[in-house]
Amino acid sequence: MDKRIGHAGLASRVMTAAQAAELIDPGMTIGMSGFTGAGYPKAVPKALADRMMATQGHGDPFRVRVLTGASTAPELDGALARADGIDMRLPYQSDPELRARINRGEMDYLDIHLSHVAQYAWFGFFGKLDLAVIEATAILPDGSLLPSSSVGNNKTWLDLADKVIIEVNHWQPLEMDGMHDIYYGTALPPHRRPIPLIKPDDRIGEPYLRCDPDKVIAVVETHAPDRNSAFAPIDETSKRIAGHLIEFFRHEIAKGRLSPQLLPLQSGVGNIANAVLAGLQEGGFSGLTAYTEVIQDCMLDLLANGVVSVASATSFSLSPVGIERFLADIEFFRKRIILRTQEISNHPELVRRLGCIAMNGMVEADIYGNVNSTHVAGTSIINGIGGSGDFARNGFLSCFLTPSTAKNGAISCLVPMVSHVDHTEHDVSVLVTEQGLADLRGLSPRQRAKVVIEHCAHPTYRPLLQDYFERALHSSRGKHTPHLLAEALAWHERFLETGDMRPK
Ligand code: 0RQ
Repeated sequence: MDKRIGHAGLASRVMTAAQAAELIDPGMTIGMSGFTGAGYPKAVPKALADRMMATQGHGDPFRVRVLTGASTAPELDGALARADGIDMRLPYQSDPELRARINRGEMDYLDIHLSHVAQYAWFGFFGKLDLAVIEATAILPDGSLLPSSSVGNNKTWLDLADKVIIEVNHWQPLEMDGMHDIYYGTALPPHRRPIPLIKPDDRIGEPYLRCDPDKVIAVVETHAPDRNSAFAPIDETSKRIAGHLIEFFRHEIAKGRLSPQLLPLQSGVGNIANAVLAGLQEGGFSGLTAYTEVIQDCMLDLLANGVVSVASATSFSLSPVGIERFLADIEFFRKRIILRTQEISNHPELVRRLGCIAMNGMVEADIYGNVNSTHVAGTSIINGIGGSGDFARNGFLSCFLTPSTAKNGAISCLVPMVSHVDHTEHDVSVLVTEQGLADLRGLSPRQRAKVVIEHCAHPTYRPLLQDYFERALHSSRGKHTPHLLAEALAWHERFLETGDMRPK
């Protein structure tokens, strides 16, 4: 292995993952690195899970509380969930095993805004942080860390934790040196000062994470890739969604409400977000900027051909092909990508001031524009709110995207009333499906219902929504947001009973 541990004292603390896991006690609260499958520790959580299973075999429960940046990977969330080793997990997750346990009520999950996590930890809202387990690309001679492919909450975990375990991952390219911008100017109220970031490419911090060597109890060396999930090929539905949104941007430019460079783009996770970015590429745009959370494959293309000049984020989320692309041209990308802490990448005040255009996926929206990003039928979580709320409430435009139906048409993603609310009608300006785009700005609830039904609903469900709305207009006691309360969630109930929202 190449020499990546420049600090002599820390070089003497190198051990195996199993030895490091022996230093972790049941009941600990642990802050781990990791954001959308990048930069998470790859060896210690797995070794901890093995240890948990061994002790549980003897009848001793061994669980810890796990705080991260966002979603991680099977080696972390999956392994610990399988070992029944997580007492409480926050924030965003996307692991199937973890999701199943959460939805069976076997563990607690706190789904909170990504921008809130670091400050809540500083406020003491999560109790004491016992340990940080952080992946780094290298340890520098002064003990500071060259971050890896995500920054997330690593600064906060390193600052707050009593003890630290560092995984030095030799797979992470040393050439990332200079891409990170770690801001150390945050403070607690009432001593906070304005954050001096004016443009998406401003650098306001330091390239390395500070780390007190005296707190480091173990260093583990790994050589393992990030999760690097492949993207599905962009399908026709996603293309049509992207097309409607891009046509809307052109309309806004023509109206003089947006410049040809738009405003800093934020795009969420998943294939539709990727399709929208691809659509921008074909749309003849140039000189755009991104102030977002994750760098996906399509963002590399946009940077490479100058459609986007600079992208600020907190993490990568690349496919294996995307990784190769990034590594092949890392010198180029290093000058154009900045990775920040997630309290800065998702900071509500910065999102508001920069005027971000927020584009996020959703599970369902209702006719009045309330959006559910997280739950199936009101009770089962899918992933979590992630950063969508940070950007949706504060963005210049807040766009939510989804196919009009799910599960081969058995579910309408436009419903009379959402079964769970993540983004209220006040935070949503644009809804887009493959059917069309509903511009909700400046409309009252009744006006919104008309455009949502007309522009976004699938033809199968459009008359059903129209019928509900008309009967609600007639019979609802209050006429501001007309509803038939006994019937508002009947579509979800029908789906749970028959597997289909369509009436027989
Ligand atoms: O389930 O895979 O079992 O078929 O939900 O749906 O259409 O594949 O869409 O991958 O874009 O995810 C909202 C989950 C959309 C995502 C969500 C089912 C559907 C499928 C996924 P299957 P698709 P996507 C930045 C911003 C919150 C966090 C966020 C998300 C599965 O965008 O997690 O925005 N957002 N973060 O079949 C029941 C419905 C459904 C439904 C879809 N109405 N009812 N199931 N599905 N609609 C990033 C971060 O913050 C880190």
